Amino acid sequence: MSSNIGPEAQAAYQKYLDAGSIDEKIKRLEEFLSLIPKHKATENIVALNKSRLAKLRKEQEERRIRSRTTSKIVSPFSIKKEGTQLILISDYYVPGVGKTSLLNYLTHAAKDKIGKFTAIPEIGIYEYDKIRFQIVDMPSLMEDASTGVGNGKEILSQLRSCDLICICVDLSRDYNKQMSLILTELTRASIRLNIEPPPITIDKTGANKIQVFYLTREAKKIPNIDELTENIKKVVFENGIRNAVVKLYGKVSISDVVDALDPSVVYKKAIILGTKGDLPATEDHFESLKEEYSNRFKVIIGTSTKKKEFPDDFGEIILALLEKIRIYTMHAGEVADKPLIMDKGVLVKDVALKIHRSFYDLFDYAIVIRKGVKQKRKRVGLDYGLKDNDIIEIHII
Ligand SMILES: Nc1nc2c(ncn2[C@@H]2O[C@H](COP(=O)(O)OP(=O)(O)O)[C@@H](O)[C@H]2O)c(=O)[nH]1
Ligand SMILES: [Mg+2]
Repeated sequence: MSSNIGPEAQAAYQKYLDAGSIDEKIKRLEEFLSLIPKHKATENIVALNKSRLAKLRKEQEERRIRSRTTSKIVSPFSIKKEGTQLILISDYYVPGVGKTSLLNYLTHAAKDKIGKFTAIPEIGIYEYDKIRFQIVDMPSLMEDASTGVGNGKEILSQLRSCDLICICVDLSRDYNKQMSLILTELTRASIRLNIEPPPITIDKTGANKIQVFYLTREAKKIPNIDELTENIKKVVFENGIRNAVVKLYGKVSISDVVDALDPSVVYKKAIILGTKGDLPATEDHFESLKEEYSNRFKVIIGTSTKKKEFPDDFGEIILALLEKIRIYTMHAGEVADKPLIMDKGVLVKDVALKIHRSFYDLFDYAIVIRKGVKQKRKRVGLDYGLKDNDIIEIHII
């Protein structure tokens, strides 16, 4: 063990080594990691042990699943996704941050739950331009939610499958405290916000060795490549992988490799909704909040449900952030009322497959109507790229 880490951390490490159960090991390793000073000289030790921790957590989760009885009871936290799903979260505080007020403002649901503590999620549908967004108002996250406090595990696990996390922050209180609690719990639950997955692939191979390749100019420029290669090999080995090809396609750090090895890591888009913008001093707080977090959050919105201050084009903001477009299908000249919500850059074939496999299998041609200065009507094939608000009629043979 390196001498860079101090006696307290060394003692904690010994306790980790002595720990008997998985739960105990996880606790001790977390303790150890929290005691290591974070700087360049300890970066590799931290990465290696985070990787161990991820493996232990995976094992713990697998055991939990195995030991679960086959009861048919559906958890109230398990929410069936309907369309694009937005989840409102906040820290726990009395009085509340204003999540339920926002839910009610947007969807008219749960009016009687405003100002009350709710232990289970509330759900509503926000309609914008005939698009339905499902809004889930989650119970607040308590400190140590990621370890299970206050149904934290159930709440955080729902966040893993949503389309957008809306972090609600009470602008009349210390926003840094709220942000830091939420960001800490999300990080611990392996939820990464507003970043792309690191440009790494790790494939198991037949050869009995771990090989690391730097495949782009950017990857080749990483400083101390030899050291990084050695550390990648250690971390991969630590995950129980003995034979693998690791390919790097860009600038990558050792902690990115740890994330890439951890199947529980998810990458989510998130926005910040400041609440209670009508209360004193909230304007100043909102300006500072924006200043501090705008590099990590593209969308930060100040609101007041009391004064009905909320962007009218919230749906538009979400679609743009999630890089989604509207496609209207047409049948016998009649345009559908509700659009399909598709990823930016979709092709005609994606729409055909989305409607029904047979539209793809039996595809003949499609008519696309694009509104603009001059309306264009075009006959196109499967590989034609579609744009927001396009109307499409698929003809089959
Ligand atoms: N002044 C002000 N109070 C608000 C606003 N939104 C919510 N509140 C109040 O804050 C308290 C908590 O609201 P609630 O929506 O239940 O918060 P939750 O616990 O996060 O769901 C209630 O007393 C609300 O009336 C707002 O925009 N302005
Ligand atoms: Mg509430």
